[in-house]
Amino acid sequence: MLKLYDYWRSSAAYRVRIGLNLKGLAYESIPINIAPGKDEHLGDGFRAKNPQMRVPALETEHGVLTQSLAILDWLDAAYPEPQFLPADPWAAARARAFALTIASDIHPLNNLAPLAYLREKFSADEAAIGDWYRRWIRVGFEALEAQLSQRPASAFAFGDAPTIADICLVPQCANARRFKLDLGAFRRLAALDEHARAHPAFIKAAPENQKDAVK
Ligand SMILES: N[C@@H](CCC(=O)N[C@@H](CS)C(=O)NCC(=O)O)C(=O)O
Repeated sequence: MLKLYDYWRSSAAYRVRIGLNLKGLAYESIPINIAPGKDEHLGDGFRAKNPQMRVPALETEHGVLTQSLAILDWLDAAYPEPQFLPADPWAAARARAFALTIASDIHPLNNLAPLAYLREKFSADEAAIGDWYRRWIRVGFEALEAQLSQRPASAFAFGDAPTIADICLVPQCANARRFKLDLGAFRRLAALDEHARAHPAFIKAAPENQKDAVK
């Protein structure tokens, strides 16, 4: 069975949980507590699985695969239904661009390691950290909202079915809510997020529904 090295609050792991659920795949979630002070991802056991010491990592019959978008690509190739990209090549490229705005531009700036570095090297207090965190989501979401406004509204970001865009958007919106970013300015994004969160695959993947969730 597939094993997902996971953490309930990790938005990158959340993407993979959604993907696994959309494909209808059974998997074992192995929680790795990456919370500051717990730092299970830095231990030798997990480092042997993922030398990058980050979640998610998916253990498969072929070995361990890291990087949420690579994992989603592999799932799409290995388990073709339903596809995470629209069939039309142009729409597929745009869905990928949407996902990359989140996964490559927003998320890395707000990860635990850079935030820890801001605290340690630049004496950033929690107010400054919150400001930093919200800033990079806001900048990325402004671009995505502007791109969406050029297209007719749809139930999911690229049509009637979830794609990689929704898979990345919903976890990023969860981060935004956690850090008290007002999503009111992002009407289209907020509507997409709300719609996708009602889908069973997204409900099952939600942070609060994970076995390691701290409530
Ligand atoms: N680009 C990676 C990002 C993975 C990642 O950074 N995961 C975070 C949790 S969301 C993590 O493990 N952070 C640990 C750290 O920053 O030390 C992916 O998409 O899988």
